[in-house]
Amino acid sequence: MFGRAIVRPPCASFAEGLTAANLGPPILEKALEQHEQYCKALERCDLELTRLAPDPRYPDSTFVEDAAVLTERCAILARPGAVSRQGEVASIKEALAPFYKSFHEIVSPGTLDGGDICEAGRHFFIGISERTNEEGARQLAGYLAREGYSSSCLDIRGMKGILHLKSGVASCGDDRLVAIDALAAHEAFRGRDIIRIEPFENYAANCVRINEYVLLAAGYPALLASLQKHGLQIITLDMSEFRKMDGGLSCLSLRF
Ligand code: CIR
Repeated sequence: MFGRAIVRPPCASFAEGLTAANLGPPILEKALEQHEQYCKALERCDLELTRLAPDPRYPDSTFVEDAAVLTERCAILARPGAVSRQGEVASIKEALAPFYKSFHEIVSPGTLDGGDICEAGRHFFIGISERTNEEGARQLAGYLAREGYSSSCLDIRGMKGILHLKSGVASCGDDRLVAIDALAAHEAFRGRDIIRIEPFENYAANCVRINEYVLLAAGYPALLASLQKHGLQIITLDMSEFRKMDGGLSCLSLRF
């Protein structure tokens, strides 16, 4: 069960963030409204929110998930693979300080984005991507092992259309994963129950299980129907403005 989340609304420089989406510039007002709906959904999932102030020094800072990896026992501060994002970590550390006694830290030459880490119970899947390098993955795996968690790595470099591992796979509880075709048959997922995403719905893979609910991007009826078939309660959210900046639902919060 999760009890809390950290969020940060998009800032005035949001449109200057990194993106390869080619969907045009985001409309800040609309992004703020979508973010507010997202916060309301988290509250409906029974999470108490720490709402950080927008930080225009870091255009991508609304994507708080990338700055840390959280477990029940410890927080691991990430070291984002994009240099323009590395300064985001300091304020996330501060925001987590009241809630965690034990901190670890990914250090140079390791890089790691939280979006590459998919937690599934006591196991963590670690994506090696353009942002998370092998050294970052090695450091994370070591910290996790020390805290009693297992992990495995998947190389997603060269997989078209996914920035982070969690752009293509999500855990929705009970050993069940949602995954795009390119990842569904990966040996790291052997033995798991996989809900496959229709290729035209790939963006919806970045859904988030929170307590009794799954947050899902609006506009993906096939995945909505299969999640409902598995008895999951769904909250759909309009993500259009975050998608323009390569962001998804999981990136907008750190849940713990
Ligand atoms: C970036 O490229 O870093 C941001 N524009 C998007 C980050 C999305 N984060 C995530 O998927 N965890």
